[in-house]
Amino acid sequence: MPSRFVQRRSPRDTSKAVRTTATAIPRQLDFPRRLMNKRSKKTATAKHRAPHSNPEAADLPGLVISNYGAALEIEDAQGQVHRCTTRKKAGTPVCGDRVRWQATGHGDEGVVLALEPRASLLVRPDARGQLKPMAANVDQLIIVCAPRQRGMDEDSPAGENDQALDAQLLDRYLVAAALCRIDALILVNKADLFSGAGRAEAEKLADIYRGIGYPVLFTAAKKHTGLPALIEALKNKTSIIAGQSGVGKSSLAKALHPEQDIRIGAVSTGSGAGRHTTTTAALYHLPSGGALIDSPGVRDFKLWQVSAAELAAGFVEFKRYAHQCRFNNCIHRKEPGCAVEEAARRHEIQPQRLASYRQIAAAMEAGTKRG
Ligand SMILES: Nc1nc2c(ncn2[C@@H]2O[C@H](COP(=O)(O)OP(=O)(O)OP(=O)(O)O)[C@@H](O)[C@H]2O)c(=O)[nH]1
Ligand SMILES: [Mg+2]
Ligand SMILES: [Zn+2]
Repeated sequence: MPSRFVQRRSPRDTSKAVRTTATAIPRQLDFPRRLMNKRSKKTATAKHRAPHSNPEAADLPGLVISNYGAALEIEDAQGQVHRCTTRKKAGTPVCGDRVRWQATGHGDEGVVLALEPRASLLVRPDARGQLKPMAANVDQLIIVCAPRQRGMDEDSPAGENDQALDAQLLDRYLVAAALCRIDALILVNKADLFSGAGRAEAEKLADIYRGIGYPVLFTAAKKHTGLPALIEALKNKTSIIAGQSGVGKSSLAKALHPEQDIRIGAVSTGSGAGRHTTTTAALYHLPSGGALIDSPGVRDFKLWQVSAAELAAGFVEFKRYAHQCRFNNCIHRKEPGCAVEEAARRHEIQPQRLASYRQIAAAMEAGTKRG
């Protein structure tokens, strides 16, 4: 940890903290930067050309519109799609990456030679906790959630006890977006499945997140309702839709782009959880403007290991109060004189957000001790 971040003062010292506000999130971008720079420093010049590339062929700009392991689909400047392999030196291109590529002369096949610098990179940990790039150059993360379904009949209304939103899962996604410096939008899909009480509950939660500054939209992809506001929110940017399997991410993509061949799954497991219909991220240019990346669903979204300070920085509404905490390295867990806790007591910060932060922090700490 950088020394500037542990200017611990004694509990008896009540003088004002000397803060270095610019370092409030010191290592915040460490991991994406590392991955963001994990690309070929070499440009696609003849000198660095891969052995199988064609020295006669021109290097062309391209956009990765899907990646399945090493197999990429690259869209050229004319909108034509080429199936490409990647030269090792080009790093790991993912959906949304800008690349230099070359035709191999076999049909519409090609080879990616180099990765252009990334403006942003969304990452997620794999099963072993290793950070994997998910999508590049994304402006906005659309976190999709839906009322949980019970049993086989997905058209039956959700019961009164069905949680509209898993708020803590939402918080983990919001932290991930903040750490990757990507805007976030919360989308509650399958709004047609709400019972009256469930809808009221969801609206209440939506207001909490709107109060923090996150846009929250309600849609029913299957019924094509709530789409105009989403279309508006997608214009002129690249967005990625993420969320648990079966919440309707692909259905949303399909509703926004009916011409496109997008696979939609059926929720038929007893748990009501989806079955991972989408297996690889894919980028679609929307007729209404903007690009949308459909991503494979997850069973559970876990954050990667970050420091408590980084985690706290992902709870953006804490920031206003954090500099008033008695200790300038306060992590708002149980320190005396914690201004974040006081704000939560006054309901200026939603107590459930502080509780959520503390639970995630505790889980992370337990993970560190174990591992
Ligand atoms: N009732 C209702 N069902 C929906 C809605 N949107 C999607 N569904 C259904 O939910 C199921 C899963 O939809 P998908 O779009 O494949 O879900 P997904 O999030 O892409 O799932 P993965 O690709 O596995 O991550 C399908 O049976 C859809 O018809 C909706 O607004 N209302
Ligand atoms: Mg899908
Ligand atoms: Zn504090």
